[in-house]
Amino acid sequence: MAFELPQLNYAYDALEPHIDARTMEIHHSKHHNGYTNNLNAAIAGTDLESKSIEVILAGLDMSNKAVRNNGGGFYNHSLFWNVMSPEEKGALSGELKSAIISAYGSFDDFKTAFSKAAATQFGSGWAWLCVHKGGKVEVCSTPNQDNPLMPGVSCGGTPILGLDVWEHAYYLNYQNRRPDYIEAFFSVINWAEVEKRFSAAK
Ligand code: MN3
Repeated sequence: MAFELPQLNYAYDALEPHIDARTMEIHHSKHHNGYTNNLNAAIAGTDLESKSIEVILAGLDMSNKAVRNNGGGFYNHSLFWNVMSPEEKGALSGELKSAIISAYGSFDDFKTAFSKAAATQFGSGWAWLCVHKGGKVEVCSTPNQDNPLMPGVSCGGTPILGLDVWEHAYYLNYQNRRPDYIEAFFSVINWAEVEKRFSAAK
């Protein structure tokens, strides 16, 4: 069964002014669609065809560049769209808030750590908030389309929040100002969704 490009839960212009409609449209309909099609081509006729994307990534042969890049790209963007929302999705609360404060001291210190991971990822990649079994959370970053589900990659654990820092994610609106884009991302985080993912994975 082939993977399908997921639909967004909101319109391309819904995240403006933080993320512009043109960037969203190209990012979803061109970039994410490309990863999806290339992933399907890479697994066609192999035993990976019948597996979930999580199982494919967790058992990945890291030398398989086609599945690594396109499977990562498919999964990472699917998560990315879902952890953003145009509506106010509540402040961070509950057990996730406690876990973040336990790991980083305060929300502001977590935000600083996450922003630094995103800003200092050299070239293309992602910043992540991950949860380990037992509920400990950790910030890290990965190059290209790698992600923490893959064997031996970065902090491990289950990613529950991810930020795409490839230039295609922000260049039209922010040009080289990646830190401004990172700051804007914090205005559109869907904390209700992140908490849901935290509860499911901890
Ligand atoms: Mn991208």
